[in-house]
This record gives sequence, structure tokens and C-alpha cells, in this order.
Amino acid sequence: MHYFCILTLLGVIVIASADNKQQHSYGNRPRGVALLKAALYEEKDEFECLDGSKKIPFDQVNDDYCDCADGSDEPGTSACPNGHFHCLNIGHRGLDIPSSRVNDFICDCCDGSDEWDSGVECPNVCSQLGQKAREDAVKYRATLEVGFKQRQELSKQGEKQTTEMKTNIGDLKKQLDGLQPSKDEAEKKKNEVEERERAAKDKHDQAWNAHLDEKKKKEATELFEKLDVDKDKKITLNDLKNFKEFDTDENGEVSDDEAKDYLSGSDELDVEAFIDKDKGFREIALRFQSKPKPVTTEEKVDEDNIEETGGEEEEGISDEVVEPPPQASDEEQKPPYDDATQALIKEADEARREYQEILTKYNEVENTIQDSERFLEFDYGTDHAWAPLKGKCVELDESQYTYRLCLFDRAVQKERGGHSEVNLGHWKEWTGPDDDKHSTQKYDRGQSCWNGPERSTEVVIECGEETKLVETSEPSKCEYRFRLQSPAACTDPAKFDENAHTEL
Ligand code: MAN
Repeated sequence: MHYFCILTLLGVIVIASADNKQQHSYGNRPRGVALLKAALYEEKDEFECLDGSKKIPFDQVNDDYCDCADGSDEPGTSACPNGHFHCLNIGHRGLDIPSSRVNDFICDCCDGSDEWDSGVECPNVCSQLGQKAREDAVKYRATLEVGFKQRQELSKQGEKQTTEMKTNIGDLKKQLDGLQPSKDEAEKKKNEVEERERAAKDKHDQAWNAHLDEKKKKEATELFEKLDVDKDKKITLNDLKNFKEFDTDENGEVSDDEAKDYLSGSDELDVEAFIDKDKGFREIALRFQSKPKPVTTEEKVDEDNIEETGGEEEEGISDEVVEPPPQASDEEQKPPYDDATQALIKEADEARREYQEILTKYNEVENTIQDSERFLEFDYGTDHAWAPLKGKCVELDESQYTYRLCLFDRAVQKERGGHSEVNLGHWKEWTGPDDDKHSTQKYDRGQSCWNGPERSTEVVIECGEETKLVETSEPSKCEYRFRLQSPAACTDPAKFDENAHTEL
């Protein structure tokens, strides 16, 4: 019995010593509980876990043993892995930290309250930090004041711009509808006159071609008659053997094969075939053109193989010179179109000009509509404040590069002093969290990285008095991050005041 009493006494002493350690400035609340949660931790016989899952004796709160699944029974120790410790940070700003940071030998709270049992001395720096934070807040408040006014201005402009554009699109579409009949009419007229113009030109051209054909036929017939030495109305191999022009290998005689080459592979050609076989006639004509010289006796004697090919008396080549057919068909100028055709050409030119004029106007209107519709496809924020900034470019020099961002268009990296540009991404979308969507932009599909992804850029946006790039970095290869300030991101200072008030 005596022994039992001693144990009980020892237990009381241990608890009392734990209590002693609970010297803190949380008032009646257990250590680590924010003032806002005071009512939930009011001292009673029992404590109910905040998720309602369990009730435990109140003295098990902060007993360094985790009882509640949500960690709510250990706000002041590191016993629960999912619990939270609230630093009061008087003089600065209260802060919730994960329980695991309690007594981990690292000072997390500016008042040092998280290291209450580790032995680590954490100086209370809240008043200095608080002072700095208050100064920063005052500056930020002033920026918000100026920036928000500008944002309201931008918003007004943006709204005007988008409404005007919408109205414009309506007007332009009407204009387009109005232009359509005149455009159709002008096109119809142009097609109709062009049809007549083509017919008249064709007639003229056909007459000209018929004339050329006739002329060619005459020339061919004349040539045929000259080549038809034996006048049997056929040009045969024997006929051609009379002309040095067909002695392709220039051995002093025209062989069967050489002659055949000029008769398109045949042994003989009558006048119709000769005329028809345009190629044959042309080649013969050209042959005469390129070798107009008659064959001299001297030349014949010089040939080595005269003996072998037989006497020049019977089989040699005659001196007769065949005049090449005149090439008049190529040289003769096509006569000008007759007056009626010329009048039609003029009429068609005028119809083309009129159609072109109206088409250009129509296309201009159509392009303006398309540009406006494309402009309106973008999300310019809830108050359209980003609309006037579309296409605006800002630059920043960072190490060896100049970075440029053209809003809603693309991001670029340029070697300083160099000319070539690397595309860091085309406009993709707003990527901020649901409740602050317009705080981050994404640009992707940039130039491919060697052995890596296509370059892309995330633009993190904060309030500033002017739209400018303030920082650029490449956190991982070919993935860039820009920090952009802009009045379009400034929120209402009244809201800031409200929040500041709530925090206090
Ligand atoms: C260039 C620049 C860099 C990038 C490398 C990747 O030098 O675009 O930003 O990291 O290419 O090869």
C-alpha cells in the first residue's frame, strides 16, 4: 500500500513537471492553439477531437501522445504527424507550422515558441520582422493605391475596346453583306467579258495558227520537192543519199541508217507523211540550216573511205545545194488583234480592275472582322484590364541574354548584342489557381531544346505601378520563369485594408 502511494506521488510529480514546461503565452489555451480556436479548446473534463471522431480526457491534450486522427489533441507537440502548431508571433504575424517542426532544433516562429523544449535558444525577432513587414506593407499599400487606379483606367479602356470591337464587327459584317452583291455583280461581269475576250482572242489566234500551218505546209512541200530528186512523189533513202547534209558521221557518204534517221525510221515518206511528221521535217530543215555549205570536190577527195564505199560517180554526194526552208514562221510577228478584239480586251481590263477594286475592299473588311474576332477570343481578365496590354512587349537583360515578353503573343531570348532570337514559347493560357487564375500565364511550343523539350515560359504576375519584367530565370533546362509587374494585377487597396484588419 505504501509502495502504491509512492508510485502515485511520482506520477503526479511527472505530470506536474510536464505542466511546468507548459509555461507559455497562450493564456488559458493549450500551447500552440490560435486565439481564433480558443473556444474549441476550452478546458472541460473531455476534449473532443476537432474532426469529431473521438473524445479523450482533457488532460491528454498536449501530453505528447497522438490520440486524434486529425492531430488536433497535440497542437503544441510534434506527436501527431498531421497536426499544426500556431506561433503567436506577437509584434509580427501569427503563423501555423506543421507539428513536425516543433522542437526540431530549428527556429521557425519569429518568437521562438516552436522550440520550447529542444533546448535551442531562439531569439524573439518578431518586432524587427514585424517592423520590416509593416514598412513593406505600407509600400505595397501605396503601390496598390497607384496601381489599382491605373488598373481601373486599363479596365475602362479594355471594356471600351472590346465593346467597340464587338459593335464594329456587327457594322463590318453589315458592310460585308452590302458589298457582297456588288462583288458578285462585278465578278459576273468580269467573267462574262473575259469569256467574250477569250473567244475573240481564240479566233484571232486560230487564224494565226492556221496561217502558220499553211505556211509550214508550203515550206515543207517545197522542201519535199527539192529532196525528191527522182520526182517519184516519195522521198526515199536514195533521194537523201544525194545530200551531204545527211552524212551525219561525215564520212563522205550517206548510209541507209543515216538517211533513215531523217525519215523518222521509215524507208520512204510521201508528201503527207513528210508534212505530218513534224519532227522529221523540222530536223531536216535544221540540218540544212546548220550546214548550208555545198560539198566541194576537194572535200570528197580528202575522205579516207571513198574507195570502200564505192565510186563517187554513182554513189557520191552531189554538189547540189538545197536552200534551207525560210524560218519565217518563227520570225514573223503575230499581227495585232483587230479593233473589235482590242475593244473587248479593254472592256475586260476595266471589268478586271473594277472587280479587283471591290475585292480588295471586301477582303480588307473581312480581314478586319477576323482580326477583331481573334482579339476578342482572348481572356483579358474579369474587368478586361489586360486588353489594352495585348501585344505590349517588355524586355529585361539578364546575364548574357535579353529576354522579351510580348503579352498574349510570345516570349523570346536573344543573345545580348546578337541578332538571332530563340522562341521561348507562344501564348497558351492563364494558369493561376482557380481563385486567382489571372496571376500566371503560360507560353509554350517554343523552339525545341537540344535533346530536350520544346521551350516554355511561365510568367508570374504581381502588382506594380508599370508593366515591366523584373526577373527572369531558367529553373530547369529550357523551362523559363519570368516575373512580371503590372497595374493590371493590382487589387483594390480597400480589400488589402480589410485583410490587414482581419489579421490583427
Ligand atoms: C541556349 C539557351 C539556354 C538553354 C540552352 C539549351 O543556350 O536557350 O537558355 O538552356 O540553349 O541547350
